[in-house]
Amino acid sequence: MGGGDIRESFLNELAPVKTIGDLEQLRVRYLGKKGILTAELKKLGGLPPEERRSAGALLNETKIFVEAELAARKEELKELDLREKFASQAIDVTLPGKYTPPGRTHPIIRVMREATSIFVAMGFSVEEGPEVELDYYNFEALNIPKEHPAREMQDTFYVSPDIVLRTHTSPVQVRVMQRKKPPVKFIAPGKVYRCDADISHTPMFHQIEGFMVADDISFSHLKAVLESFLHRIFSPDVPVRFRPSYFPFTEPSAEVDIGCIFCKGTGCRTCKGTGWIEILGAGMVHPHVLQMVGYDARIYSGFAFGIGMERIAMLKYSIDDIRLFFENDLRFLGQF
Ligand code: 2NM
Repeated sequence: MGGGDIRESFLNELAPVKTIGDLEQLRVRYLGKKGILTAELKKLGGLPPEERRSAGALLNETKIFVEAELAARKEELKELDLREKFASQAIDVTLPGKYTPPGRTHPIIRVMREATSIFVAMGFSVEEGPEVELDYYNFEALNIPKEHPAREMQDTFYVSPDIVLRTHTSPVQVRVMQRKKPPVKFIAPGKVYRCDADISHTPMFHQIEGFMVADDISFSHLKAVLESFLHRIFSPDVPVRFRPSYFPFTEPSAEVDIGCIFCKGTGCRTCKGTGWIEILGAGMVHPHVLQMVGYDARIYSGFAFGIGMERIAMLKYSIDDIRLFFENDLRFLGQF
């Protein structure tokens, strides 16, 4: 085959080449060790000298031509490849983004923060403690010995015979008293646990307990603090009343009611016709509780109280089933 024929057949084969892979095959077919051009170049040695010169020049020219064509097509194909890649991987930055709704504060946490800030404004500091608690701090140090009937009042989750999920935040008070001398004045907000579940009870709920011990703290201080709190969290004109009650850790003890905020005291379903709603428990810290942590009960006295946050939230937002707070239905939670 002469140089001109090779050039023509090469161009014919080059025309349909669409990929770098095919192009490489074509290169091998012409320029490889056993390629068409290589074979022709090898044959030159067998030609008579006068023909060798011109045939050699033509073949070399053809070789340079083929190499140049291959290189040019390789660049074209690379460019084409890149353009295809850009097209298939293109990102349309003008498309609308995916909407991620913002999170919001859970109604219980909102009420807890609001209540906390009311007490902080009255000069209470904030203390915390463990939710998995020693039986000693949850019961024993609070004047509730083993076999005391009060232990049956609270359905306790036991982790082991000596360790419980705290049934109230009162163990925080004991821990703080062990650490600090009077005067002390703080609240203990947090999660508490009782084995109980119906429309007004969940196994976990939130509580704020308040605690103040100094010399000469009386029941009137307790009344002032709680009346102020209830007037701020509900309304300045809501009636408040104290009824005698019993807790092992306080003496005297009281339950505190507010005038029903739904019927204004005339009697309805929520207040069971009484016109009053029980809202919290309180009392003067039992001298035995003070003595257990080494406070001198002849010098010091104080009050304590406990408030359930779910109950406050249910009344504030007119919610009749406590379980709504824990179902995480966004249609419910989105309303606060
Ligand atoms: C309540 C009701 C009455 C209370 C008592 C104490 C402590 F540590 F002083 F003994 N802390 N909290 C208390 C008193 C809690 O919750 C309904």
